[in-house]
Amino acid sequence: MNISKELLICLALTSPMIVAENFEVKLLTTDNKGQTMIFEPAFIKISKGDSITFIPSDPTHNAESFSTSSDKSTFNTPMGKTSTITFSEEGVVLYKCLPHFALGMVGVIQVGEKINKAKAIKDWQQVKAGVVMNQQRMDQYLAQIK
Ligand SMILES: [Cu+2]
Repeated sequence: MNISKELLICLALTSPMIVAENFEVKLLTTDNKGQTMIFEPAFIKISKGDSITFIPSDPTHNAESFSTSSDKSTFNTPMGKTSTITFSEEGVVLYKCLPHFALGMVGVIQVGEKINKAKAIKDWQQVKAGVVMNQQRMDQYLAQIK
């Protein structure tokens, strides 16, 4: 085999590169277990630079952050519209569906390292009184942060 030195150098430089991935989160009125007003998956761990496409099952859902590691990580998707958000800052993001926050429609995105986990928990403690149903969901999601 006759591989040029240039090609070998090129392969060595490109092969360790990590390609950003896209993930999907569904915004559901009812999931297949009968749970209502829920994100699926509601906890997701991604890498810095990855994106998430939020897919509402109907026009009543959106996804908007309420706790982030920096202002650069805040997002707010339009109601009922499939939207893709790229996460370029490390840390934990807590988010909600605005119309269904009180029903426990909340989610957690861990982007790389959990640098702001303590702040995320504190932010949740400050708003959790506004959640009247399925409040324990968030505790389950926060417990998955590793
Ligand atoms: Cu909703």
